[in-house]
Amino acid sequence: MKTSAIPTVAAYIGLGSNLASPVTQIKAARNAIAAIAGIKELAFSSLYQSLPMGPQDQPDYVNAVMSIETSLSPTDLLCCLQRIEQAQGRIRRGERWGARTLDLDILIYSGQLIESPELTVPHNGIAERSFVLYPLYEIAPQLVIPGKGNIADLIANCPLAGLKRLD
Ligand code: A4P
Ligand code: MG
Repeated sequence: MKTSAIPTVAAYIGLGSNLASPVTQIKAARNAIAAIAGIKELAFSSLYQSLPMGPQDQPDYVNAVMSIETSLSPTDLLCCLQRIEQAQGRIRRGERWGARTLDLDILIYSGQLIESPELTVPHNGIAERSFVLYPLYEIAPQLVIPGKGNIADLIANCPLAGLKRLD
């Protein structure tokens, strides 16, 4: 009997943490994401240390980007990522851009442009944030970000702003 493959798309996830051992948080999140049924890891960037965007009275962040192949819809993917944030002790205090154990953002989902109350894809700020663009460029140097353009062109206009690659 012929089996029909479940259609999959490529997506990119941004990972960030600045509380409770950020490097450990990011590594645990990577494993948790890769373990979800309907997700296969394709690539994972280096870890980067970055200065906080937003309130400055918080620790530096560790950021990374993961590319995946997935059969999950955008909303199902968001739901799975939010479950992992909760499991890793994310507390939402209502402060915009406040410190967090773990933040998982859907940066890109296939070639789609999504604008709904719960989801904006590509993620807001993707084209200007060094802690997103540089790790993304590391794993996908040819990428065209839907609605934004070539990653190489975006990087050329994006200062490092204190971003450092960790070994
Ligand atoms: N949401 C909409 N679009 C998306 C998407 N593409 N991916 C909604 C994930 N979530 C998305 O998110 C608030 C709501 O955004 C969610 O309920 C979801 O429905 P949140 O995680 O509760 O809050 P947040 O992350 O504080 O809000 P926001 O505005 O998404 O912040 P960002 O843009 O994620 O920025 N500095 C450094 N150096 N590194 C960082 O990683 N991150 C932030 C947070 C601030 N400063 C940082 C960093
Ligand atoms: Mg977020």
